[in-house]
Amino acid sequence: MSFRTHTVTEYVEDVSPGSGALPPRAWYASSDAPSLSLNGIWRFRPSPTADAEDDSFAAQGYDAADWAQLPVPGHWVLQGHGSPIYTNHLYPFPVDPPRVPTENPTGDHLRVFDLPEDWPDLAEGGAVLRFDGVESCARVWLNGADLGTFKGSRLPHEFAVGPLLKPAGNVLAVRVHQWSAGSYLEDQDQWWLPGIFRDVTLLHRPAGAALDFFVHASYDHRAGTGTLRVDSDVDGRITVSELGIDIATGESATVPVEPWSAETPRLYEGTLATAGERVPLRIGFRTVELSDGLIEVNGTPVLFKGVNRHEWHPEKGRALDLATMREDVLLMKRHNINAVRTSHYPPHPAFLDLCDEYGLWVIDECDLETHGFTEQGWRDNPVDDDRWTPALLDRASRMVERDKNHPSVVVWSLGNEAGTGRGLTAMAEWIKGRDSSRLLHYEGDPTCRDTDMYSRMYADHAEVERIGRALDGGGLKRRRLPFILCEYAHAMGNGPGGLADYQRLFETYDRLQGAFVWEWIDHGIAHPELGFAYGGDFGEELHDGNFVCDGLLFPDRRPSPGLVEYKKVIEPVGIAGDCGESTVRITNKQDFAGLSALAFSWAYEVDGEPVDSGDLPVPALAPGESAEVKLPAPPAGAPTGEARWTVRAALAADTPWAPGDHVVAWGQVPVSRRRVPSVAATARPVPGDGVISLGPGTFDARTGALTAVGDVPVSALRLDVWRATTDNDDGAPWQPDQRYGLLWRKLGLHRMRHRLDAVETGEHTLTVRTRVAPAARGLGLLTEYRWLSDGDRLRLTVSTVPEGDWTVPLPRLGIRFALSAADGVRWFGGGPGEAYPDTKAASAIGRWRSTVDELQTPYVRPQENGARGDVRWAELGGLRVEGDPAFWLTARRWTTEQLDAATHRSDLVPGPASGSGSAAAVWVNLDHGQHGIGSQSCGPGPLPRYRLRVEPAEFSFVFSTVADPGSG
Ligand code: IPT
Repeated sequence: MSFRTHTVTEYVEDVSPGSGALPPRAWYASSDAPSLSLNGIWRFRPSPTADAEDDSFAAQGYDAADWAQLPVPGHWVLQGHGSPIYTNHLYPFPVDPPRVPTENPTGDHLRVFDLPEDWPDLAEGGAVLRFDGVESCARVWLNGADLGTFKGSRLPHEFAVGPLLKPAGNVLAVRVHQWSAGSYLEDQDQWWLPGIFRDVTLLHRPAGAALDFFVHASYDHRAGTGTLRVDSDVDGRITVSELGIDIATGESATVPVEPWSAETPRLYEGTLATAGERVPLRIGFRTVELSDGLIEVNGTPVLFKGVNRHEWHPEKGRALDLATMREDVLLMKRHNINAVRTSHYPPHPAFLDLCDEYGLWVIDECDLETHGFTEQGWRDNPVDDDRWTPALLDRASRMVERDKNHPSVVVWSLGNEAGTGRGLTAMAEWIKGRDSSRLLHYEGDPTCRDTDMYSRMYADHAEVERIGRALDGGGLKRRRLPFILCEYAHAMGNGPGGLADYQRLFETYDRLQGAFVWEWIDHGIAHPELGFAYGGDFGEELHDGNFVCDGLLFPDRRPSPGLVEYKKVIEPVGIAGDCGESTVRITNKQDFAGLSALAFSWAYEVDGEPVDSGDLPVPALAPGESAEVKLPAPPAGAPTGEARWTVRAALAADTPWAPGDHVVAWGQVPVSRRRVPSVAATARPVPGDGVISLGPGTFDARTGALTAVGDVPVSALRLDVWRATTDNDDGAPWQPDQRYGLLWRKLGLHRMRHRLDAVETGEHTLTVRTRVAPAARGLGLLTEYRWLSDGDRLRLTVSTVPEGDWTVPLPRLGIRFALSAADGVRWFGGGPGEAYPDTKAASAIGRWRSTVDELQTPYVRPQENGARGDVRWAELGGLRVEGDPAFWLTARRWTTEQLDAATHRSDLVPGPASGSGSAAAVWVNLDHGQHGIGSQSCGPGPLPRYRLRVEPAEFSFVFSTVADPGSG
């Protein structure tokens, strides 16, 4: 005999979206109908399975005094109950849809509330209880009445509760299950975080209240007019006083308007007045079309300079407050970003209000991903199984109905990484039928059956260029579509590299309409011991490590160098010129706006020091236009040296997103080239007691090792080729290309041995010959250090000649040494931030100062970081170094080996240099070359021109002593 236990929790594993909820509708805040936020401290009882407890807690009078207290919104696993799990695409439970594990963490939530004194008479109208987001499945009771169940974590669900309400002592009970059939549809690459993580609100619905309405506000760019029509479930009037509009719902009015765009987010305040309430409208007039194979808004093709935004806060997970959402929008605007893909679910609705207001193009993506089915060749994929289609349609409609009145939303996306199937087509058809005014996106179907654009992820530069030239394959339908990269430039750890090279392609080929960096923010979790935690730090049996930290922002929203680079690469104004020219080429790279919001200025700098500056008059340029703008005559009496113009475009006045001097774009035009340092070989090597002196240099007579420059002790100076591999060096397991991080380590480049062949003194030189090579291999680098001096300065020339069969590039090529102390750092060269060969667009040539600590970029998983490029000279720890040619400068309080071994920031502790006997030491790398960064943690590696090829090389540094600049 066999039996199956039938429990009251069957809804958990039911493929249906739930039961009892109201049909979806637009999300809005009434002007006059009151609402009551039920956010706050709730009572909470966790249990290990869906049915461990009975549901008697939902009854009135239940005593929950011994339950825990829990802030709502939140995720209980970040609030002291259980722990989070991170997987990229693997389901953290057996794949047997729609079944979920018996171990199904379940949280009973209880909240007792009174209605405010001024709450309308309960007999008048009704009330709706709204949940804006609950992961992943909930059952709801009010005052003991079973309201229903729902799934669809990042979508709103409303229940009619009017007749159930009492003036006081209302008992709201919510049972939330971590796993449900819905989890199969929510396999996004992120932490699994159960809980009521968005607002819970009680909304009064007066008699005659508005229900659902759809604002249609189009723009005719030929006529310069906007047409407004608001379709409403409940009849009423629409007024827009600024436009003199006063029409009935369902009627349309056409009037001259200023259109809405991400660059010019013009909103008109309006009102929908029904018999029972007034609803504020924010209307943006714009028309989105596919025209001649291009995405056009208001008759103009647009270029997306986008990011993929997951909702993230290092303490609160996906429970974001308004201030955090605003911070995201402000940071995007200040970094020239004009588009957001809401990967991979509709965001908190307030975020879209901000996008309307500040101006961002939005691809609103449905809460759908079934990526884990790829592990079984997509067998049983819910999007190709009709039983799941109602759930898919429910998700599509909840997104579209909620967000349809946002001008910022220009594209609907079906979801992410869900393979292909009839369910997706059903969603697409439903969306098109409901809203023909927007375009449709889905990346997972290469035939583009249901979509208005060809979209890809992580395609390399060469393929993107082929697509730009329409030389890609694909069916006829796809060939005629515009192209976007919905994900590219994987911003994991140090990187992404190659952004400028992509942007050049996007700006060259019309068909390429832009791209969205993966991704906006690292999902690190604030952790008392580790700094920020990532996958595996909570003992997960299955996890994907720090693949969850791949954003342009650190978890605490500090911009990483990748964001600074992106800002430069996507500048709305191009500023460029060739060495020695008297003009600078200014290009308006915007799609809609002129340059009137910007003020241009010039600065004339010699050896990085500003000599003079002034305003630069720039003619009005329409989008796409450029002009050669005359620069002033170089200031009379300027010192000689390496001169350049720096031209900046700053906001002419305060905007809602940045103050009036915020620099949006800049460019440098060299005037004269740098003179490289020359040192006359006049000093002679002088042997002493176990030492050799040469000018200010002191060397160990036996080993030839430098021990001091003047009175500055220097130790362990030698050739260095190793860097603590970046996430992009290491690459991802599925990468078809060479993963150099692994190959380098296999070769042993992290454990090079230095064989001393000779220490030779000549009349004016000290020469040390070595061979640098890893154990077990026949290859190596013959390395010669040649020293000379003019008595004050000491010049080192390093030459390397590769021997043997090198099949990989080098991580870096330069020297490293230790100083017993250093704090402040000054340099003339690229700055102020980090740069590598394919991430140095944002590095401006100038005079910079910093400290050793501030030179570090705190990647969540420590790795190579902090190099400054094109350095002519640098001063630190009492030493001055000039490069011939310019070099890469890195200084840190730990060795590369320590950095390489660290897994979290907290592993990095300043340590003494071996044998230095001093408490703290600073390790300095002066590099002739660095290997590029690329994006291979998910995408392509560095372009061939950024690889550090193994070939004979020679480079010099001139050392002298200088007053220590102290602490910056
Ligand atoms: C792609 C996903 O769409 C995204 O969610 C994220 O996981 C990203 O990769 C990597 O961080 S999936 C693609 C690599 C197959």
